[in-house]
Amino acid sequence: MSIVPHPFDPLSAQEIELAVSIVKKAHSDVRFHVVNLHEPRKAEMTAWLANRGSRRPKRVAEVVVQSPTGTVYEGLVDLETPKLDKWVQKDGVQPVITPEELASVEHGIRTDPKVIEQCVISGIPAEDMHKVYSDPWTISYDERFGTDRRLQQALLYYRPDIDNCQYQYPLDFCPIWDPLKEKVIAIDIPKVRRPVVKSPAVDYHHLAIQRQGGYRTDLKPIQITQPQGVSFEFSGTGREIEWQNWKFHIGFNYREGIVFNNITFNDKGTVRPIFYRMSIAEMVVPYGNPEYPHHRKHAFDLGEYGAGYLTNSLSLGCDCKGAIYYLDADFPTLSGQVRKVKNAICIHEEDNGILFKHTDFRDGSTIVTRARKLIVQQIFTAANYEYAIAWTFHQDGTIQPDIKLTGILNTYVMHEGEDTMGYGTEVKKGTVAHNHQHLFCLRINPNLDGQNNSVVMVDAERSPAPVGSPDNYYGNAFTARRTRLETTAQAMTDYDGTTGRTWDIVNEKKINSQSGKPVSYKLVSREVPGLLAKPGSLVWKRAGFARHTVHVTKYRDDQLWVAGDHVPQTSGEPTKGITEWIGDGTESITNTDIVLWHTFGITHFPSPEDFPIMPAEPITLLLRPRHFFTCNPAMDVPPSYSITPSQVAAKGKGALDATDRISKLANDTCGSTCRL
Ligand SMILES: *[C@@H]1O[C@H](CO)[C@@H](O)[C@H](O)[C@H]1NC(C)=O
Ligand SMILES: *[C@@H]1O[C@H](CO)[C@@H](O)[C@H](O)[C@H]1NC(C)=O
Ligand SMILES: *[C@@H]1O[C@H](CO)[C@@H](O)[C@H](O)[C@H]1NC(C)=O
Ligand SMILES: [Cu+2]
Repeated sequence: MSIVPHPFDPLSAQEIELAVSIVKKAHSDVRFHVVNLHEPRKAEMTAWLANRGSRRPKRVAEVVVQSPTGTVYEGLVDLETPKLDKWVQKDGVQPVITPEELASVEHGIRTDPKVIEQCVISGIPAEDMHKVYSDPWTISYDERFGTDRRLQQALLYYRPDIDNCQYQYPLDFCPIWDPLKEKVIAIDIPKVRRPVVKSPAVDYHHLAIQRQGGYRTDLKPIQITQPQGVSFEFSGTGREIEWQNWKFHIGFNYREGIVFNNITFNDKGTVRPIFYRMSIAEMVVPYGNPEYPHHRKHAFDLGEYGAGYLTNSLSLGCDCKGAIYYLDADFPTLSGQVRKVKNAICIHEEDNGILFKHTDFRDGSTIVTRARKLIVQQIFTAANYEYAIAWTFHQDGTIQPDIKLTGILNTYVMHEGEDTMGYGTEVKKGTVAHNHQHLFCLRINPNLDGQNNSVVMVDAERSPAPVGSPDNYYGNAFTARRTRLETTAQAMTDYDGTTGRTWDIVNEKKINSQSGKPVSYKLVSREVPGLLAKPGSLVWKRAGFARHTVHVTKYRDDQLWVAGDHVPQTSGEPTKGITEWIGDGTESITNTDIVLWHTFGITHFPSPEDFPIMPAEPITLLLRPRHFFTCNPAMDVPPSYSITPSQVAAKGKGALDATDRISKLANDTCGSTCRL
């Protein structure tokens, strides 16, 4: 008996196969770029939830295919009938680049006579072509070719030894690849040539480290054990997880990777909805070197390749400790087979230091409670970079998207005595890594105690009353200035570190009984560089979401893809995605179903420490309950140690022996036994 999927579940392998077979009946020769869950329409979902006896939202697959001649079609396959419900030709767009297209470039490059000729000019013997590697990149947008012809750019490297980190030997020219014809159609060759650098290798793999003197020997083991297993539980179809009052559904798709639906918190018996849907919707990595053709380096890793398609199988190393649970992912291949990524998502708990502590200085009576966190993680590799996306849930109602950037810098070759002009850093003699940004876009469709929410921007502000005036006699007064964002235009707001700017998602109809303030979740995000590409630039036009820290739009089914439905080779004219949805900016976004889009990230000026492999750089942000609970919601987490003043008085000084306390804390197996 097959399990009836939850409406939010990703398409199963069988559903993908069914969708493919329905499409193939009518269109046998197409290549499958997308076969993905067409998410349940919210109105249908809500109606079904309100009355489980009513019609369950249909399982529908959305399909994007390309014909051998390059025509793109979008379709919807009703998986229940089953039948093709919608089939439309889309002109002037290119579908997402698939892993197979990425993999096909290298072979084609190595056998192309013109590429071989350029390799020889770069100083690579023609018989060494098997040592030339290609990182296949989106071409971004190249005005010579436009959008109609499907293309990629091949960033080339040399690996004298197969185990070398190739990024230390970049080549100076760039072939343009047509994945449909499977051939090189042009080569961009710089005016000033830069031969391949023949410097001694700096490598990071274990054989190289052993050659360089070996590994550190002073690390003693740390054991992390969960003798009684994990504290979370799955229910339903196996994708709904419950942990420490949290409950949510974990989805996954080719584009965003992990998607959360229906995040709720059980507040002393009342299940309170928090977010209807949450994901990273897009990211862009614009590079800052103006020299042609480096301006084309600004990959949209989600919209152009897909964080799901690029995701690692964590069976090959997730490096989490303790008891780990995994979820797999199924994707279509270009020919319509199913590709399973085993262990695409890993789920585990970690100790998280102190949750809260207080000691009364008078008598030493103390409470200290350790925190635990739940991590739902995926790691994806976008050519040279890896992104570890760890969605972290805390016991106090906080959600913390925690992202680590690691992997390898994208590099380029320098010529003898070349000045980088400030646009990059010589990370190894002769190898430059260009300045760039990593800008992510978090998408939240909130549901704070109900669907109708608003967003308020909060700035810490000095009282305007002058020093010496009756309202601010001593000049120390300050308050939180609250600006309610009324329209989509007004909601285009930017970070301001000087006022500690945050944004509250609020339900104005639900008031906290203690503070008298509306219930809210606060977005606290402090790594928010502005987009450095100028207004009017190609990146600025294509990545409308990156122009501001926060955008708010009214919820609409199908407004998921913030940089447009089909991102490869867009010119940004006309602008797609959020800029299009916002239009003239007059739509009201108060007390209604809204989506908050938050762009955050880092500006990366590389340095030698980032090379040849980068120690992980963390980026973090918080979604914190504010006026949502009536008091600290985590006080019922069992403490490691708690002794009250009356217990101290009864036991006398001996109860407070310091070493005793320390050993008890160190003994973290907390149950009632370790409390006094
Ligand atoms: C969310 O989950 C709760 C159970 O935890 C359920 O009652 C509710 O209907 C779900 N809502 C949505 C929107 O899926
Ligand atoms: C939400 O607000 C809309 C108006 O934007 C209103 O029609 C609807 O009834 C409200 N829903 C709830 C659950 O309050
Ligand atoms: C830790 O706990 C174990 C079992 O409860 C106990 O046997 C041991 O003595 C404790 N160790 C310390 C240092 O308190
Ligand atoms: Cu970087």
